[in-house]
Amino acid sequence: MRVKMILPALTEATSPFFRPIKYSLFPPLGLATLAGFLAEDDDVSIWDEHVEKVATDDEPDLVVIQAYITSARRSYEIADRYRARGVHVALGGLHVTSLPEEAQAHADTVFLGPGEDTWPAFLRDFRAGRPAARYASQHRTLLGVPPIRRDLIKRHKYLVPNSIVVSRGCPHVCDFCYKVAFFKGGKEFYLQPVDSALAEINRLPGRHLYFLDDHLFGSPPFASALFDGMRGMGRLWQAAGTVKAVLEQPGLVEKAVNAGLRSLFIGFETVNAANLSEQRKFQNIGRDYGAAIRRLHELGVMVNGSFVFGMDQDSPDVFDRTVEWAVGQGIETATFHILTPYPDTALYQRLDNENRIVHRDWDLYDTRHVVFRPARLGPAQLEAGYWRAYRDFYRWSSIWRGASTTSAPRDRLRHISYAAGWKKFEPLWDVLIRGGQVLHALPFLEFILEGFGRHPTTPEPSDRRLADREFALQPLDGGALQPRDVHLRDAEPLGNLRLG
Ligand code: B12
Ligand code: SF4
Repeated sequence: MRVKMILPALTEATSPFFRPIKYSLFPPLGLATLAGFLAEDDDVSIWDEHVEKVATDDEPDLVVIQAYITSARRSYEIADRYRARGVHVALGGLHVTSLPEEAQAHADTVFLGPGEDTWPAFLRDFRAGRPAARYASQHRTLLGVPPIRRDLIKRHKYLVPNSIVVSRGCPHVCDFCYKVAFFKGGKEFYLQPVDSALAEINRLPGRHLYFLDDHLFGSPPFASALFDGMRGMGRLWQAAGTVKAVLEQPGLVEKAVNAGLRSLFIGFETVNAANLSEQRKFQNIGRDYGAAIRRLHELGVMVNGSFVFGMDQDSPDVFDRTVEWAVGQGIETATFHILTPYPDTALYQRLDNENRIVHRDWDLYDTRHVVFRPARLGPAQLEAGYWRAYRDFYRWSSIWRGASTTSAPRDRLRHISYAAGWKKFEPLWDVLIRGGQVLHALPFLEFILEGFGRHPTTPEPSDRRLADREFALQPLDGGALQPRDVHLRDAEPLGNLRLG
């Protein structure tokens, strides 16, 4: 069977005027995961429109398309083209799950939720000549999932080809997040057995890893076992964590650091506490953000802080206050977003009920445009403030001031190199990407992450209290550990917008 898998790009990613480094970071893991379920003699290819042109004039037996909200329009366009020639089109992913009726008009089969259960079921039906029009995921497990088909990924086209996901979902329920909508009808947070996660890591060449998990620390027993297993592997890695995980899980961050953690994405979201309860981001309330940052810096971990503008308590001073705070804390990189109500989220429902959604042009639901009526800001003011926040945070003077919060010369240099490397050398990134050479920049990233030399091992306090006190453990089917209750009130991640 000839199967063509496509990750369509949002319009701007294909524009010659938009810096493409952000879109050349991570390969399409979702499709490579699904490809693992195909048979050895199937002829399968994966196409990522963010990094290559995708021809649509061929006639495979099956076309598989993954749609995010920002690429929904393009996904439908490609789907329509293939269907016009009689090719069976399967559409899945986050946006399809949020709006299945909309997607159904452009597909022979739509998939709701994660694909590990529905996709093999569909393949059986398709091969038998009776595919259904819709499959909804219910049975959620990562046990027995075949290895990701990394051989189908064009590694040289990405700066970070070793992205990896060892869990799905998150234990929290923030109003604005895609999570509840995507995982409804089944488990909302589940883990790969530790052994198979370690085996997956072992299969990856080189040193650098980027964990795309929404909340790598979401199950402390799992994270602890994973970090123990990774110790001594010589890896350098980045991930998403939470203020609470940093402050309140004894020994866990030290374990992560000794296993190679060098930069952590943290969803601070807002410096305005009243916003947190409005967005049900309870896990951040009352936490000392500054203490979390200091602790990470002491351990040699850089911080990528994520902030959202436009919540109902935000007034015109929010931009300057946020940037000032972030720079003053010595945060190395920051990601800013305009609050965006993804369909089928609680936030969308609330704004829709209040008649505050102004349009449904999904192309513009990219966290850079205002698509609703903000409470205390004008839409133009919100967009202008968002762009100004980026400019102000990444000014040379801010980078220097942020770096000066540390006294160690090597940490200062690392701060400057990392922040500047990300935002100040866009023409250089363009040249590397267009020349298909972006992977050659990876050793520099590793060198900076490593702090230009070896990193000392950090003492780990005993973490027995952690397991005893907060989490009763039960063996997962495969022998790994899993929290009994997925609604843990522990740390926060932002399962989302890593690099702006
Ligand atoms: C890595 C990542 C990126 C990377 C690369 C994306 C890539 N190559 O896939 C980069 C940096 C480019 C990126 C950019 C953006 N991203 Co992004 N990103 C992610 C992140 C963190 C991980 C994605 C991932 O690899 N997951 C792991 C794999 C295994 O899961 P998966 O891809 O979802 O695939 C599974 C299922 O979806 C399903 N499935 C998917 N397709 C299909 C098809 C079929 C037929 C079937 C059966 C099943 C199926 O099965 C797969 C296996 O379970 C997610 C958060 C998240 N947890 O998903 C956000 C996320 C996808 N991003 C998001 C957004 C908004 C953006 C940006 C607009 C951000 C911005 N401000 O610029 C841009 C533009 C994205 C675009 N191209 O349109 C949102 C999407 C919201 C939505 N409703 O669509 C998310 C969910 C973050 C969030 N919480 O808001 N992103
Ligand atoms: S903590 Fe992050 S991933 Fe979890 S629900 Fe909230 S925003 Fe989503």
